[in-house]
Amino acid sequence: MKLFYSPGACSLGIHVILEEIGKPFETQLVSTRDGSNRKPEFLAVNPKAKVPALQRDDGSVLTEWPVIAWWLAKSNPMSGLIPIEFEAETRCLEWMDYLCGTVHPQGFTRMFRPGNFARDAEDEERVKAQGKALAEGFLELVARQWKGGDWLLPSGYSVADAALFFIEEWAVGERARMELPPKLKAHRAAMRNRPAVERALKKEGLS
Ligand SMILES: N[C@@H](CCC(=O)N[C@@H](CS)C(=O)NCC(=O)O)C(=O)O
Repeated sequence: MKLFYSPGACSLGIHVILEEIGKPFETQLVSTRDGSNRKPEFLAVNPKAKVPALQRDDGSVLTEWPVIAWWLAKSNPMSGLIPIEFEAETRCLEWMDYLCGTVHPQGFTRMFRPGNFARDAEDEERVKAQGKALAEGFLELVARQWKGGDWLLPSGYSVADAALFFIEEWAVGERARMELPPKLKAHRAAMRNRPAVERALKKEGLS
């Protein structure tokens, strides 16, 4: 299995999940900062030009964060990374979809890639501010809707926590400089205490 990742990108969450599972896997750096994701070598792997992409042992490639996470968790049931009970699994998918399908692309992508949304260069500051305001609202919602204890789901640690983690890292990072709601601040600290998270951060040069 091989994970195509860019340091600190949303692929960090999938990296965490692979470390949690603990089976051997390879990593292939594809920097989105220098545009390596748009080179023909990577487009041959993922024509969408996005990380994460996961090449499985049969050579086939999975894309889309929630799907990769779901597939990894379901194909490694002993790792306990997704609830077994149907309603709890549904809620896990619901959170992953919100984090990866709303919080990431509508909030943080506006801050990190304003050019994708702005009318022209002058409009970029407005787009960044809009992204930050949206992201703050999204994270407040996560905190308000929190039903778990230390982890996002009441059923315990799951792949949804890895999705929240990469968002939290972005929120406190240089490019966003946001204050996390207390619940998420505690969650980020708990995540950073997990050996699998420490390993993933170290391997990506982020710890
Ligand atoms: N819908 C995709 C989005 C993945 C995505 O946007 N990845 C970003 C990194 S966080 C990326 O590869 N960006 C490169 C680009 O847009 O040029 C998913 O959920 O996996």
